[in-house]
Amino acid sequence: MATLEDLSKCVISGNVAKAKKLTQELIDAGVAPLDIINQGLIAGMNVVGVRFKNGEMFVPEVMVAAKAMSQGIEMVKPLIAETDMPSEGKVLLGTVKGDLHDIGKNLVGIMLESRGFTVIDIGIDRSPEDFIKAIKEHQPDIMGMSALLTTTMLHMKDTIELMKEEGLGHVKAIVGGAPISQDFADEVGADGYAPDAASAVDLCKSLLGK
Ligand code: B12
Repeated sequence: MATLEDLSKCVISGNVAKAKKLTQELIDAGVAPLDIINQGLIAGMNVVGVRFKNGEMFVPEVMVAAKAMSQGIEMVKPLIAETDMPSEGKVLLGTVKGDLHDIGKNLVGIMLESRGFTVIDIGIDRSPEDFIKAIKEHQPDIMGMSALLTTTMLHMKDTIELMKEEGLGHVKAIVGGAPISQDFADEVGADGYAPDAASAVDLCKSLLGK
């Protein structure tokens, strides 16, 4: 019979078809849905996160591993009552206005989801007004902006200022992307900055006191 460890190895190696097959076998064998998620799918993705951070795995491999994990989760999700699925917190993510880069943002979202956060992704080319509208609608704990262009990173400041004007200062604002630094984050009044997806998870946890 398939084990949770087999499933976790499948996620690490990015074998999507086998991950789905093993997930189904574990469901059929009556393994608890949350164990399949935490000890199988997410356990594998946690290893991927560490290897990515250490430069032992690269973006395409992380993307396939994430696909294996998320397809497995989709299969198990209907078996879990929403209230039983613990969430570390809600993070809203988007790429700023004029910027179409989303690979890094998507990785941040994947890593956060794999560590138990609920992620709302509002996509690319999002204006300060788009962020505000989405924050009001989804009420996240944290709002994260991504920018890859030196020209578009300036929109981060506008969004943070508009958040304050709209009385949304209680939502933590974090920023990231290749041209962003801690100095820039401080300058635009962000609550935090992280240089990569794995550190973004640590940042979100610490901002929420976890
Ligand atoms: C792929 C890519 C593209 C793709 C984007 C595809 C996509 N779906 O994203 C395409 C081809 C569309 C593209 C277009 C352009 N690009 Co481009 N692109 C890149 C490239 C090669 C890789 C970016 C990437 O995905 N990196 C991999 C990810 C994993 O890394 P990352 O994004 O940095 O994200 C990590 C961290 O930064 C962090 N992070 C990211 N977001 C966030 C958010 C938060 C909240 C946190 C905490 C952390 C965090 O975590 C991530 C994971 O570890 C870079 C070069 C580079 N080395 O960065 C150029 C680059 C960013 N592009 C550049 C340019 C100039 C352009 C174009 C203007 C080119 C053109 N003349 O048309 C257009 C602009 C389009 C637009 N309006 O956005 C320049 C930017 C120069 C500058 N300083 O402004 C770069 C640096 C290339 C260069 N050396 O000239 N590009």
